[in-house]
This record gives sequence, structure tokens and C-alpha cells, in this order.
Amino acid sequence: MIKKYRAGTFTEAFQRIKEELGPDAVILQQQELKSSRNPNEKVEVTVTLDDIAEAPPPPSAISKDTEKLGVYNSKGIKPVEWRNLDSSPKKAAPEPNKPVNSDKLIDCMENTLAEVRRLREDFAATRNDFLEGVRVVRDRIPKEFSSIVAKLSKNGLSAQIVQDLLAEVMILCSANSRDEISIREQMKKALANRISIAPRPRLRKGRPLVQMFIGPTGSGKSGIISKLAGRATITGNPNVAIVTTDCCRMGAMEQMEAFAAAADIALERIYSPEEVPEVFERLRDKSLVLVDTAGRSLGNKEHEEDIKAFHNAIRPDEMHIVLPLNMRDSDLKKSTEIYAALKANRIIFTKQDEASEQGAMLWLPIKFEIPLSYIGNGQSPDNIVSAEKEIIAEWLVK
Ligand SMILES: Nc1nc2c(ncn2[C@@H]2O[C@H](COP(=O)(O)OP(=O)(O)O)[C@@H](O)[C@H]2O)c(=O)[nH]1
Ligand SMILES: [Mg+2]
Repeated sequence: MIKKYRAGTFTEAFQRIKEELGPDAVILQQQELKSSRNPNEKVEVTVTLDDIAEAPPPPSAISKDTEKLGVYNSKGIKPVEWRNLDSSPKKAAPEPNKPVNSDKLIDCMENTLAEVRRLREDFAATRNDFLEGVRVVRDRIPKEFSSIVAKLSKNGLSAQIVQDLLAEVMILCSANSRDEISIREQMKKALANRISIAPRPRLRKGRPLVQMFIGPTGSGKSGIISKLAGRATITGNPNVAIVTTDCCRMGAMEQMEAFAAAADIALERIYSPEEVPEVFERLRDKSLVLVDTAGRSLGNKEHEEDIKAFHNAIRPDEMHIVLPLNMRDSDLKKSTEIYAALKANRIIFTKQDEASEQGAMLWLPIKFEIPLSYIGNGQSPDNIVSAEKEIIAEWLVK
């Protein structure tokens, strides 16, 4: 039920509503009448008794000039002060689409700024605590171990890995055998236990072992291939062939052709995956086939698709990612992520001789669960080593 009450003042109207409908009346709307023919009707109040959900306060709680009736909106209940509305100043209801009050906006911005300042102070305090923690940890390292810890940190191994290694070595080196040589030897053992090495490739009869090499431009792929081919012929296996898919880049082909001719090694060029079966049919009697590829900038999707297509056609026994050890850690991670997705299952580091940090030889294979196969350590044809735990551990403690 909806009812409208007209009166000279809101007080009169509310008085009548209270008398007729009692405290359960719900005010839906109240308005001043702009043009009324009856001079005694200046206001109009619309009420209902329908959607009451909460009992109003008991009559004893109603004071004379602040009488609390239930004043509700249609969605819920809002007890409001039942005042003499004619005498109290009217509060303007917020109008939709009206610009936000600029004082409120300034208040809001000041609060946000205060919060940002507080967060900045919290962050500075946390950072100081952290640095203090690092200093305390360093100070707590027995001084006999500080030199080896400094070497590992200089080689780019994280504090967490170093701490882990140190914990093991401290247990292995009893208090009376903590001389520099013993600590170094125990550390090398702890490192060697963690270095991940791929099984040695095995040549077999009837079908060549196929090794494919991928990696960024200039990482040393062709260099590794010529070193491996040279090493195979020198150690008595002349039955080696090189296949290259890097046929378009200026100078790349000429370089490989010159090497193959000088070393008397068979060289095949493959321009598209469709040519793979025919070329590999010709190489059926070889014992080792080394596949060179072109390198491109990171994230080149076309290049990734090419590698996938060649990989699917060749189906190599081993897929090696060739990475220069002097690359930044973040780039090593990005490259490995991309090439691991292209089914790489071996890591080769080149330019070991030029790298100021050797730590990636430990953490990268662990992080991606891809073992190391070879290390290139110079530009001469014999600057290649099959990855060996002891050799790498030695580099890491230098
Ligand atoms: N110092 C050093 N230079 C290397 C090594 N491996 C490759 N290089 C050099 O890196 C450059 C690029 O090598 P290359 O094999 O053509 O890279 P590719 O583009 O991946 O085939 C050449 O100048 C190589 O001599 C290495 O182990 N040590
Ligand atoms: Mg090359």
C-alpha cells in the first residue's frame, strides 16, 4: 500500500502519518510542492507499509523532537533521525553525474601518498634487515672458509647455492683439517657431485650417430662442429660427415666448405626439411654426422619453426644447445628456455676462456635439467673438452 500525505509542513505531514499508520510507515519520497492550488498543501510525503523488514525502536526510545520512526528505502532499512525537517537545514542528496568534490579528491590523494610513503619506509627497513642478515651470515662463516666462499661468489654462484655447498664442506672438514688445501679439495668434491654431465656418445654399427647443434648467432656452433670433426679424424675415426642447414648466411657456407676441404671431411648442404631423407641416405655408412644450423635473434618465431621442422625430419640422437659462457645469466636463462622447448637435451658452453664467471656450468644444467656435453675453451681446433665434473669443479674454485 502506497499513500501520499500533503500538508503545510513536513512536521505536520509526519505527525499525521504517525497518527494514522503508526511507527511501521516507510517513507518512500518527500518533496516540496512547487505549484499547489491549495495554499495549505506545500509538501508531499509518500509512504508505504509494505516492505518493512526490521522493527522500529520501541516508543519509549522516541524523544519529543527526535522521534525515531523507521525510515526505510525500498531495498533495506535505514533508521534515520525523525526531525523537525522544516527547521533543520536540508542536506542535499548527492546528485548522480555531479563532479566529485575536489576536497574529497585531495583527501583521497593525500591518503594514498601517505600510504605510499609508509610502504617505502617499510621497504627500506626490510632491505636494511636483509643486508644486515647477509652481513651476519658472512661474519659467521669461519675465517678458514672465507676465501673459497669469495671464489664461488665471484664465479656467479648464488648465496643459496654457496651456503648449501659450504654446509656440506664444513661437515666434511673436521675442525683439525681446515687448511686451505683440504677445504679446496672437499669443495671440489661437493661441486663435482652437483655438476650434471651427459652420458658419453656411443658410436654404433649400421647407422650413424647424429648430433645436431642449435643456439644463438655467433655462440660457436660451427666452431664446436669443426673441433669435434677434427678430433674424430685425429683419434682414428675418419668416417665423419658434416651437414649444414645454415646455407643462406653470408660467409657461413664458405667457412664450413673451407674447413671440410682442408680436413677432408664430407659436407652436405640441406636447404629444406624435404631434402633430409635423400641426404641421410647418402650418409648411411658414416659413423658420426654433425648437423650445423643457423642462429637467429631470440624470439624469432620463424627460426624456431625452422629448427622444429629440421629436427622432426632429421630426428637426431642428440640435440645440443651451444651457449657462450660469457653471456649474461638472464640471457642464458632466456635462450635455454627457448631451445629446451625445441627438444634440446645437451648443453655446450663455449668461450670458457673468455668468461669471467664460470658458475653457469653448475646452475644452468641443474635449473633446466639438461646435462653438459662439451666445453669450448679457445679458438684453436684443439680447444674443446668433453664435459668432466672434476675439470669444471676446478674452474669453479679458481
Ligand atoms: N675465445 C673463444 N672464441 C670462440 C670459441 N668458440 C667460438 N669462438 C669464436 O666465436 C665466433 C663465432 O663462432 P662460430 O662458430 O662461427 O659461431 P656460430 O655462429 O654459432 O656458428 C668466432 O670468431 C669463433 O672463433 C671459444 O671457445 N673461445
Ligand atoms: Mg655457424
